[in-house]
Amino acid sequence: MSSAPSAPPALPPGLDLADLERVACTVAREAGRLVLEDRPRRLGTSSKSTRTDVVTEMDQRSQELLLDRLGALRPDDGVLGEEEGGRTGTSGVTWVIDPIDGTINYLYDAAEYAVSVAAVVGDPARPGAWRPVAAAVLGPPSAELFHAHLGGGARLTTPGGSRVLRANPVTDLGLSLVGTGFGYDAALRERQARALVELLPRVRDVRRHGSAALDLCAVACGRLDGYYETGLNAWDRAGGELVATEAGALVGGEVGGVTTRDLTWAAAPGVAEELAALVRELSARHVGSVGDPA
Ligand code: LIP
Repeated sequence: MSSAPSAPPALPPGLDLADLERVACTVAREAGRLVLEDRPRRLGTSSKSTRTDVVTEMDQRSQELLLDRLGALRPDDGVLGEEEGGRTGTSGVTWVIDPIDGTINYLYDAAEYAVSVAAVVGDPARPGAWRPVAAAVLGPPSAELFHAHLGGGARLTTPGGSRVLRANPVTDLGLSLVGTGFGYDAALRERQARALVELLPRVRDVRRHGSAALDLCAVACGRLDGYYETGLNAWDRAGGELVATEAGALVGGEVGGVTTRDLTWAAAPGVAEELAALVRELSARHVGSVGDPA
């Protein structure tokens, strides 16, 4: 377990967080339009960490668009993306992007996938050494755009309008709907399943949607009461994490409020302490460290 810095990084002076949110919304919409409208009939894919961990040609095209547009709109910022091709910056702001979160759902033409774009300050390669300050998570099939900036609240904007988001007022974990997900490595999935076996009777029910970004936004808008997962990278969680906290949810990891690759959880405030204690204990006992901090 990495030793996380004690305090979150300070904001660069004069940073306009509302403007960063607007940039995130703009480029997320453009990438969402691309992956929805330009999807070829035969989707090209290649495998990554395991044979079930694939990247599609549209993941790559979406990231190329995001890199180009963020370079035009915010030329001094860095970019860290799931696919190859990020860059360092000089402004103190790094865009952490997942060009398609929920790639397997996209591959199967299922609706639960998202474009996640988050502006963070600090070093996104070091757990606890960064924090998201503006974010947009777009679900292209539903045209639901979840967005927020630090201290500005969280909103869900659709073609029909926009509303402020608040996490549920639930206080009983046994009546809570909890989301989770699983990694691409078979040995990790077996360990995650053992943890799930012990969690399942302690909650109302479990949902596995397939996109961490949308699961975190589901906690923000009350479609889930809680969520946890091990093995998430910074790009999977950065955008949804900010939307969730700006909607009044609590987020954290193995220790305190710092989410890491080893454990990310988010919950409505009335069940957060109980869910955090449970998933920390089950993850420590059954899953262990998944390595590669981010
Ligand atoms: C996905 C995550 C999801 C997890 C999947 C996958 P990807 O990210 O968002 O929570 O359960 O296994 O890792 O690979 O689609 O960007």
